[in-house]
Amino acid sequence: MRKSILGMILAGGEGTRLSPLTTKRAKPAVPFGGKYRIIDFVLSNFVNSGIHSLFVLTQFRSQSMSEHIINGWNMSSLMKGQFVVPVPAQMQGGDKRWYEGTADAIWQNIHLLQDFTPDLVAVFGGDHIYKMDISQMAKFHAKRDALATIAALPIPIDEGSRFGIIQVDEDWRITGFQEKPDHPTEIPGMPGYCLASMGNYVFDSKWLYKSLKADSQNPDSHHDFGHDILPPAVESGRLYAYNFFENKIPGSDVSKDNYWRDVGTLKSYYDSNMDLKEADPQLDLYGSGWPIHTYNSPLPPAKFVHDEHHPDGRTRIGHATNSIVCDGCIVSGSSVKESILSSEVHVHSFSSIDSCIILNSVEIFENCKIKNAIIDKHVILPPGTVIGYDRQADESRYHVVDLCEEQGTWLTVIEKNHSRVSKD
Ligand code: ADQ
Ligand code: ADP
Repeated sequence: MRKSILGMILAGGEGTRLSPLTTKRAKPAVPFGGKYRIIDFVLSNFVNSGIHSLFVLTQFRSQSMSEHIINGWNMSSLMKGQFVVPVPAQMQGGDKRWYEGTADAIWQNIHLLQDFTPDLVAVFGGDHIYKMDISQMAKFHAKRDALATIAALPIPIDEGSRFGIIQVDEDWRITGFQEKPDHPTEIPGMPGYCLASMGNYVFDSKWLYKSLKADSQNPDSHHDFGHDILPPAVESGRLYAYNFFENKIPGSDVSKDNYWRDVGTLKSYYDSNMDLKEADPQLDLYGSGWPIHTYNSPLPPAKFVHDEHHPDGRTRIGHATNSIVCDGCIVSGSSVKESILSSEVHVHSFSSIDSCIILNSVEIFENCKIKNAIIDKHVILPPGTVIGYDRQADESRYHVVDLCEEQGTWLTVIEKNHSRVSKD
């Protein structure tokens, strides 16, 4: 019999390493790939897998994410039990406190689980970029009559101390779990790699309720799945790891099914965005049977204007190459290359944009030269602005991080403009 599944998405992460993109928004709400937000990937994975009952648990700086979910993910379905609902932290506990850890975030909302009475609860993180058919993981879980199943994949061992690390037997039954260990255990027969938890879990809902209740009464607990719930449950012999590399996306290129990115730092965020504009990207969003859904605003198409020689001898051609350009953009007499322009970006004449991520509603005036930059929403760059050519000058005004140390390149991040200027 098909099991009923409730999805609970943890979307409260602060994402401090992505600052300044996360100074005013939670990490899962950070824009990605021109028209998406990071949270769209996990939500699309659920919906494409046929799981339509979804709560999104938010905590920090949740305004833009809640609006995005309400505007973009309102399935307005007549079908009972189909919804995507943002759940703000409401201090439900008697002692009026914010969530202490991921397990506490679920426990404080346990009434949702009690109301819904699902067979299985899928608790997934909200801040990774990947495609996954979650129904395949749920089938794996049900077939083994597991109490909990953790999605896992091999990662280089020197990154292991940032993850939950798992040991399994030949049936993928979990024999050990350590949360962020100093010395991760290597996978036998796979030197240099360890098996990492993706922070995505499928639980038997009765077992989840019992474990969270016991944990809530433990004064020494951090109330975190990785620290407190999973390690002691290993000895039950009913915890399994689900091999992400076994997951197959219908209709997609098999060689690309293993793509999973944390985008936890500015550099990894920049690199995985930049991958999308490649001719043959590692994450392909085109023509797949696995659409990534998002909020679509009613904007006019992108427009490229001017193709002429200026009287002073300069050429003025509005064009973009090797780039992604979203709706509502106007590239007017300027050059855009190797870049991602989110919606409603306006680049004026004689400016050049090279290897940049430009978020919504940015206006770049004449004669600007911008290279290797992330420009957050609503920023206005006055005529003649130069960014990416003089590191000291950039450091004195903006946030700068290394891009490639060997080549001496750097990434400049320009913070969101909070005093929005009307375009009218
Ligand atoms: P981390 O990513 O370090 O490790 P955490 O910071 O707790 O764990 O974030 C997990 C998810 O929960 C994220 O999606 C985050 O946005 C969200 N979140 C964090 N605090 C929250 C809160 N208070 N309320 C709501 N949501 C919250 C976890 C696991 C590791 C695993 C990695 C994989 O603990 O075992 O390896 O994820 O990235
Ligand atoms: P984010 O930058 O987190 O993606 P949005 O730009 O989507 O956020 O805005 C989230 C909410 O804040 C919306 O209601 C939006 O209208 C409002 N908002 C965003 N920027 C400004 C601003 N500069 N001035 C006033 N309101 C703003």
